[in-house]
Amino acid sequence: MPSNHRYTGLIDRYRSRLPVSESSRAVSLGEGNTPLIRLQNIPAIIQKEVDLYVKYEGLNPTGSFKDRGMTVAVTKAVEEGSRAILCASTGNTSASAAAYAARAGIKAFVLIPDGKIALGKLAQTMLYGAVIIQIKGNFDDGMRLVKEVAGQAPVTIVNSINPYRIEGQKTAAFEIVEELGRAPDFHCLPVGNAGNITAYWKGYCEYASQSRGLPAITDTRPVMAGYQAAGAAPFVKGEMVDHPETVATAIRIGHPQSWDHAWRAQKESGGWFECFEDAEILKVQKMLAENEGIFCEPASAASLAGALHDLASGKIPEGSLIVCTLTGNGLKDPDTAIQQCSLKPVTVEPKLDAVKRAISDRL
Ligand code: AN7
Repeated sequence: MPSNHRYTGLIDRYRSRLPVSESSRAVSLGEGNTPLIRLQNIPAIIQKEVDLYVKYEGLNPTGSFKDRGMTVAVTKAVEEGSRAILCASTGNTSASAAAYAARAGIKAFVLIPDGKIALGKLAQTMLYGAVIIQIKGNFDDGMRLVKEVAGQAPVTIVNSINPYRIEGQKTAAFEIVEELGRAPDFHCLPVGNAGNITAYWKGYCEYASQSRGLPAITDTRPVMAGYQAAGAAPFVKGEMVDHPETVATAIRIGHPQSWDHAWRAQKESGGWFECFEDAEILKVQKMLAENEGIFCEPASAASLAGALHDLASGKIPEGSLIVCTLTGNGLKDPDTAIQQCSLKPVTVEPKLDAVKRAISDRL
């Protein structure tokens, strides 16, 4: 690498706030610095005066927020001499682990639930060259096995129980505060293992404590609202769920790994957990695509579904500044997207009049 190489990703940007040294060579793919997009049409549709933003994490290098944690976790794994990483995953972690392992020249082993990960995630993980072990069980079975096997094999776990993952993911909160010049009033997130809500809360708290006394950035922190799918909602039920089910396969998780941390974020921020039926989540995914041109995967839409629901009920008051994290790109799960669309492609002969008719019939 040339010594004058340019800024690449979030380790270069936030090195002093991450557990890496000046000399750590970042394993990076240019992650972070994702767009914070203000919704223009949906507030009018719901007839609410709000500042509603989405943090579009689907534009990270492998299409999800996992890359923020993975750049730090893999950088540290390589620094500590590890030759292989291991994770259980509902899809996005496996894609990210596979990519960063490829970048670092080490091996990735991933355990995924057989037949229950979205096609785009499987395609990525395969092409990046990870060893894929399909478990005849769900994510929670895979996670239990990862913990058991890690004690007996020379591999580094890169699930969010690896604290470096949380460290990397907290940088999304830094970016939001820097861009808005303040913390939002409410931050809405989909919750699976609850690593991300843990990471955002850590990021906001660190930012608040570091910026005290400085102008421009206030030391307020947002209320954290976590949203789950009704069939996989341990935080709403208040107990683990043994057979989680949801079309939002990314958050098809019944035994969250960051259970205590997430409850602390909820309590300290004055936040809450809620859940929605799959149909509601998919409706909001489509609404966002059709009205704002933003394509997220189903799990990600849970954050916006939550914000809209809580605005309607008044739990989130009008006039609030709200950020919803869109955790993954819609391209991850083409099957679910296509299934939802009643407007199918029109097939015509390759003739001018046929195309003209197809247009005029539908104007
Ligand atoms: C798109 O990839 O757990 O609450 O193994 O892919 O931090 O678990 C994915 C989780 C939300 C939930 N949105 O985040 C995995 C995995 C998307 C996700 C979550 C995931 P956490």
